[in-house]
Amino acid sequence: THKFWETQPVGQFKDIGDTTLPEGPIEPATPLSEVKQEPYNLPSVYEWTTCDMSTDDMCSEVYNLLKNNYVEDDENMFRFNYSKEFLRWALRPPGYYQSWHIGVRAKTSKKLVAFISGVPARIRVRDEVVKMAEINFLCVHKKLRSKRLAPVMIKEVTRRVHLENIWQAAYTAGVVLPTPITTCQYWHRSLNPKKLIDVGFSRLGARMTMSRTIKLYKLPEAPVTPGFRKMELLDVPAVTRLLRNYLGQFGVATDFDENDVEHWLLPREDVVDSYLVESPETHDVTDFCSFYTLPSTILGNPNYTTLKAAYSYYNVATQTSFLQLMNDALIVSKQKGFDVFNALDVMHNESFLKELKFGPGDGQLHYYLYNYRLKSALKPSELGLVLL
Ligand code: NHW
Ligand code: EN5
Repeated sequence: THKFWETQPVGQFKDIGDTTLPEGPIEPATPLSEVKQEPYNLPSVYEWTTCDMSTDDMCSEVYNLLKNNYVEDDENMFRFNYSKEFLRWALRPPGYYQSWHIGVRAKTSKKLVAFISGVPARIRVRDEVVKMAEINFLCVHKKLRSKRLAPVMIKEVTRRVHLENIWQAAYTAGVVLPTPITTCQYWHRSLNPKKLIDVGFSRLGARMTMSRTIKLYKLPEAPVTPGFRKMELLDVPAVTRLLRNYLGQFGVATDFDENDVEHWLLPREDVVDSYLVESPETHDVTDFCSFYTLPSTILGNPNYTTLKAAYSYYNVATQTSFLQLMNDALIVSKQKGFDVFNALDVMHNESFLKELKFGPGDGQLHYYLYNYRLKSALKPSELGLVLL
């Protein structure tokens, strides 16, 4: 039933619960000379293209493919609309490889019809830091679905990752594949309940009026924590220390160094926002929160075209309560014009979701590792990794 995935070095459903299998790589690395030197064959009407995301033209081509063909919710009401600036940020972190930004074109029209990407990352699994590729933005044009293009694209990105002597990968998906290391729930906090209801993102609760609903989700005008401010370049060392110390407790987590923190967490307008608490007394950085900007296109609504969503990224609370810290994140995201604040039940997020009036969504997110077996699945709260 998974003709492709059954052939790949991933945990298989039949092996769940088999405690005799060791934790770690499923197959060993091979000498680079044994990695296939030529690209995999595509159906003859298509050709591979490597996407130079530093050019506006290429960025626009990828943007438009995803804008029209990427992930939708299960009722096809919303589609992710990652911005060009976001894609550039997501695909060009420290040490990125252009060869991992892979497009497929129709030979005659030269139209971009499919895409897959990887970026390098260090991910710690238990006590081991493993060099991996984070695979994202797999997309095949709607008119070319179910032709088994995705397996060829996955094999090609795998080959190009191997050529850089990297043998593991991490990825997430809304669909169940062999086999999740954990399954997370999406939670949503209404910031603009009237619009969310109007566009069908949420519903008026039982025995609720619109005005009671608006009041329920009202937030203060400004953050309440003394010393709460935007992160700046000078904060990179302190934020890195805070984050590394926090992420150390999770079974699987990102291993961020200062370069990574500068790239992934320094604020970029309409891409990523980060705030911290600087103690007014000691000037220590004691708490941190961040979220990224990912709007969705609202499909077929006459009054609205875009849903502005903030997605919780990495958060650390040591002196401020998690509740107050994340309430301040909600306040600044409301001030910035977001309609909804989304979060997964990863890390310690469960500690604030219900009290801050998040509700569970209809979507789940499954996390996967390629060529790395875990002895058993994790709880979402044991995961310290957020992919875009
Ligand atoms: S998840 C978002 C994926 N994209 C979308 O959902 C966009 C809308 N959908 C599409 O564009 C984030 C197509 O439906 C896609 C499939 C392209 C999804 N992951 O070509 P066929 C990511 O980007 C398997 C993995 O006929 P299609 C993460 C499916 O199970 N596999 O289908 C990406 C089946 O295999 P099976 C997926 O609908 C991680 C086969 O594809 C999948 O025309 C990639 C069918 O192919 C998914 N999301 O195209 C893996 N969706 O064995 C990275 C379907 O069941 C692995 N499939 O027969 C690591 C690589 C690097 C290793 C380095 C060492
Ligand atoms: C990751 N890099 O299904 C790529 N989103 O709940 C792959 N639902 O927005 C990710 N269906 O529940 C793929 N509103 C997985 C995600 C795909 C997108 C997706 C879900 C996540 C979502 C919304 C809208 C549903 C519309 C109809 C939803 C309810 C909100 C409500 C607010 C008030 C309190 C209760 C909940």
